[in-house]
Amino acid sequence: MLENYLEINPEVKKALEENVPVVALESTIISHGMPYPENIKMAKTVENIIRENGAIPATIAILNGKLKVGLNEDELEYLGKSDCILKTSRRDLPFIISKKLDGATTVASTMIIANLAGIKVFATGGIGGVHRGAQETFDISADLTELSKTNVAVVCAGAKSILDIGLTLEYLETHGVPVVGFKTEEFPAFYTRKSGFKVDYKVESAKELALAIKSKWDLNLNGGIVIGNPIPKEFEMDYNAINKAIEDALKEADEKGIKGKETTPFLLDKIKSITSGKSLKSNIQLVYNNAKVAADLSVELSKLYK
Ligand code: PSU
Ligand code: MN
Repeated sequence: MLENYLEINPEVKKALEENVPVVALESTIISHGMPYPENIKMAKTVENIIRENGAIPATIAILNGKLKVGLNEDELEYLGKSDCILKTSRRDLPFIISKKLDGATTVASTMIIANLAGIKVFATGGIGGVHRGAQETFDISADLTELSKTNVAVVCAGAKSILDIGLTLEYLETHGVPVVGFKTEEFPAFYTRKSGFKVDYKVESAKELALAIKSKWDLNLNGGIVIGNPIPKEFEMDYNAINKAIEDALKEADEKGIKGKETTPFLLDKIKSITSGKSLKSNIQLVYNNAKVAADLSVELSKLYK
């Protein structure tokens, strides 16, 4: 039955059958998180980085209602250029599929599709979370509930301070999702290495991480794991400048009445303009940095699952 929905490209399929490490990548970051043409350049480079580090990349998206695992160049170009690609989270999947539409997958839906395909590791930029003011708006990303039930490890650069990082970590704790710092004790805040919040566990290597993940899943402690990998120092943004930009972007979103799934793309675009493109440069570099750690992790996990 799954074959009616899932289209895994031959290279990824073969890798999965032969226990060759595979890393999943999301597509909302391409269609809604970065402008053209930087988005396509980023998408291709990130795939190369994963290959250089011993794993096969599998960018995930929905094209013509099919769940695609592994895209070719034309498909990547299309996702980056077209403005008819719908941002697709868990609740959107049934309709994007049955109406044969094109969808860019968020962290939540990428995890779902990666898991259906048998991919255990996923690299992205930042996860969604509890938005500031969620006490009133209830705006909590479906990424967090997905992390509580779907067995995929997500390597990210933390959560942006467009979110309430403290509440995001509390929510993850309630749902039993481990939050790990990769060579750091502090949960990173995407554009900056520090957020002011501690992680639950610090790991020093991909091997140490793989051992913890395997024990979690061996014991049927279902759900994902968040690996916070800080942006490299040389690409980090100035703490005060980025937080001022975020405050201004949040104020404008509020004045314009931006809500729901539009919120994150709107804020990212505003922050980019306010920082004259500096935030985009940092965003791209932190994704590259996550791809490397995710590839190393998938290599270590594939040894344990032999
Ligand atoms: N953070 C970014 N860039 C992004 C996103 C988050 O820096 O593109 C995207 C991811 O796909 C994430 C989604 O899963 O936004 C969360 O959206 P929402 O808050 O609507 O669930
Ligand atoms: Mn939301």
